[in-house]
Amino acid sequence: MISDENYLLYINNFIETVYQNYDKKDIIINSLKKNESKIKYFLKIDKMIRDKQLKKRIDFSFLTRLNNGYINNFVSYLFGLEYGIYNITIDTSLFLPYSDLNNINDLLLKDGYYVNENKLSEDFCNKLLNNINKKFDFTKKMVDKKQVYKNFDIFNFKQKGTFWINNHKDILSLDEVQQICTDPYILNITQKYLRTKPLLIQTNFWASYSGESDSTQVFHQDGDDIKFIKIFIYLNDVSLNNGPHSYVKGSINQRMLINQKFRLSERYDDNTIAKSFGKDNILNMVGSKGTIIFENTEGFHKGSPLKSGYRFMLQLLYCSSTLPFDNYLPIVKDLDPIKNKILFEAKQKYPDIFQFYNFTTS
Ligand SMILES: O=C(O)CCC(=O)C(=O)O
Ligand SMILES: [Fe+2]
Repeated sequence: MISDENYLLYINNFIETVYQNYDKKDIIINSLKKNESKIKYFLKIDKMIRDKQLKKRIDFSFLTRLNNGYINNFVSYLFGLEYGIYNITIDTSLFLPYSDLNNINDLLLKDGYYVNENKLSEDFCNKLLNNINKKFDFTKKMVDKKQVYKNFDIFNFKQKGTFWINNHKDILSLDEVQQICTDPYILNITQKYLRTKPLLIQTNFWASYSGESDSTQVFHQDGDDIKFIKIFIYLNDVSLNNGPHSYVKGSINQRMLINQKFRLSERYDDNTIAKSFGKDNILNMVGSKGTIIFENTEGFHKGSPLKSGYRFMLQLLYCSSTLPFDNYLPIVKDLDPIKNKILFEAKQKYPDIFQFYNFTTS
């Protein structure tokens, strides 16, 4: 579908649909022209992974490091042309009633985040937490090693620091998590934002307690894919005391404000961020249980260190390309239609969503 000859045409269509009112179109067009071979190479590798011709990890930083936003958007847009998008109906959503999806997308594009309070019921969150408790192995990153905690008790509030479920497949085995990550509301928003069929790459659960800081509690940016969106869902009430997620509004594609030698994932202290972006743009996302945050984490963000209490958070990552696939490339054992009913049915509707999620048990 995407032919080499039509490259310029794709650029024009992209500019018309995505950057129609933007006054620096020429810069974008020139940059997309200049990077034609890199962009095509990226698409080619992705296709080989999708076709299962390539099974090893490729370093894709040659393209993400360019990272001026419009290259990312363009590549994701091309994926949408190549692989199409889903027709997603909203009838079965956990998150009804909807607010206007176009409006949500506009806010995401403008600010880099969108917060929806109280989208999951208290009962639903409690059920999920109870199904997690004492069932799974958790990991905690120590200075030079990883420590594993068997059948971790999330309600043991004497814990210090940040723990997460060791294996994404554990958390994805829960019905509640399966429902959330295949929910039409979530998929509608992610697909609109990515402009292509979303691929679910990660499901994580974090339990954070006061007392020790983690490297995610210092401002940084993520570089998980050419284009991606993270979703954070609070499973308990989060105030200024128990580690609200923090985001720097408008910090996507503004890295040079920090310094010219910016490196992805580098950590920056609060003062440096405040000096570069203004204190008022640093948002602390307090929210009650069930609050859902959609975020482009290419913008600066962190979890605030907890002063007291605990924070339980579900985190999902949806990507445009298959390149984030690490060493568990590519899938997939068939899903059991009875044991994994929700995932199985979702896969019928959205065949690519788990295409690169490894369901095999190790
Ligand atoms: O704990 C947080 O709120 C931040 C998490 C984070 O940095 C991430 O998931 O990329
Ligand atoms: Fe992050």
